[in-house]
Amino acid sequence: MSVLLDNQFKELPPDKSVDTKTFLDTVSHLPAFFDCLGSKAFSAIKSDINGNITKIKAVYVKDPAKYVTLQDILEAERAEYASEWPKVGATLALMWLKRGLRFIQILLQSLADGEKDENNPNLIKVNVTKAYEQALKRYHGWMVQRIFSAVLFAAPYRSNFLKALSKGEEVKEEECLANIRHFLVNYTPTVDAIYEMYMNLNAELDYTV
Ligand code: CIS
Repeated sequence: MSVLLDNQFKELPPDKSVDTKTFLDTVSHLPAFFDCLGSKAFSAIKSDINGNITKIKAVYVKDPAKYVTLQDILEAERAEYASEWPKVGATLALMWLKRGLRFIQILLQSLADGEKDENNPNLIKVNVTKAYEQALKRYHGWMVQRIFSAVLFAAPYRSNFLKALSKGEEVKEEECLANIRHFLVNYTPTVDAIYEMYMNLNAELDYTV
């Protein structure tokens, strides 16, 4: 079985609203995956993502009936924080979490599309770099960009990465790629819907860290 298929995202309703509880239940499984990657280099990333999820959850559990969808949270915080918003609360946490989710989406899509460095087919550097450039780089100052370059050296081999996604089992590459494609069917629209929500609510910020 695959880690991805164990934690699949649900199909979105026609209005593309994202149910907060379902979303949190699904993304909560993500951080544990970093432990399978075999390098301590990922622990800062894991804890950043964990922090985002914890922050959104903390808001949700205060009043689940009020925060049924992610948009309910953003709208309530916009009213609550006024001029501080959107650089505050769960709105800020989800703003960053969605970038990490976009990174993962582009990385998995690139692997599923068979993009590789023909001279080093067992490296995922090209896939990781593509994901980084499209999802995160513009939000990182030079220091964090340098940290990324260092973390890139700890990136697992393609075969080990696919094995980790298959919970350590030896699975045929084609089967693993099919699982990735299956996972992306609901994952990609969910990430897209969150991006669209930030755009519609004018909640996106482009400062760098
Ligand atoms: C002098 C020596 C100094 C050494 C210092 C070492 C420190 C290590 C720091 C590592 C950086 C780790 C990445 C974290 C970056 C965060 O700064 C950044 C912004 O965070 C946000 C918080 O989330 O900042 C906000 C304030 O402005 C808030 O605090 C917010 O938290 S809140 O609101 O909840 O309180 N965050 C990011 O940029 C998001 C990074 C997401 C990365 C997702 C990566 C998924 C990886 C999937 C693994 C697949 C294997 C791939 C192989 C290689 C992966 C490369 C990973 C690239 C990530 C780049 C990170 C540099």
